[in-house]
Amino acid sequence: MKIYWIKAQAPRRVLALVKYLGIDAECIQIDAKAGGLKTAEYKALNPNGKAPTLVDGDVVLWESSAINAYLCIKEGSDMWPAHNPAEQVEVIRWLSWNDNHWARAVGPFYFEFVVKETFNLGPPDRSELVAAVPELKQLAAVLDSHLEGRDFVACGRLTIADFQLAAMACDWRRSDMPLDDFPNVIRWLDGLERIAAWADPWPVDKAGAPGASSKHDKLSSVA
Ligand SMILES: N[C@@H](CCC(=O)N[C@@H](CS)C(=O)NCC(=O)O)C(=O)O
Repeated sequence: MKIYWIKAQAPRRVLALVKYLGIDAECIQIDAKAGGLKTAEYKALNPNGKAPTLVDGDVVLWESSAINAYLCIKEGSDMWPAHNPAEQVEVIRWLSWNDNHWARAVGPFYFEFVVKETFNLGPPDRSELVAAVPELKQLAAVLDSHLEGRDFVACGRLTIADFQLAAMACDWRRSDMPLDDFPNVIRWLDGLERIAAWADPWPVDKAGAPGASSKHDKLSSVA
């Protein structure tokens, strides 16, 4: 099994799951700055020219949530509740809420502070974020209220929905996201950081250098 990745939030969801479940996958880092996502060879796998992409025999899959569901089914993990339709509906609700609302609200903050630094796009421009504050606060209130008395967003346990929703929000302190008034969101995000595979999902090559193409080490989870 091969997983193509770059150091960014969507691949992070998949790499964290790979590490958490101890999946034996070849994780291949693409050099996005050198145009590696836009080559004909890569776009034959993922016509969007984005990461992550999974190749498992004849299966070629893109979209992190679909890849994560696939990996859970293959590994027999209930982080995607393959055998429980009611729980599937619950997880899909949060995946959908993330992709349609939450990710769009946290995205501008993540872009200004994390993406710009990663890709050398210049310093963050806080003026770009002023208009984004009300929507983020409105959605954070929804999530905060849902997380009252809960440690995870769905099914009373860690699921792929947590990795989906936390992928950008985990950088909230670094990104100036106005989440201070949402203690349940902060508690949930801090709780995820105590999962080793989530806190550091990035593959390491045999020489110990981060980011090189590598056979992923099997790692135990702490949750
Ligand atoms: N919805 C997709 C998002 C894929 C995506 O946008 N990946 C970004 C990194 S987070 C990417 O490859 N960006 C590089 C580019 O667009 O050139 C998923 O969940 O997999």
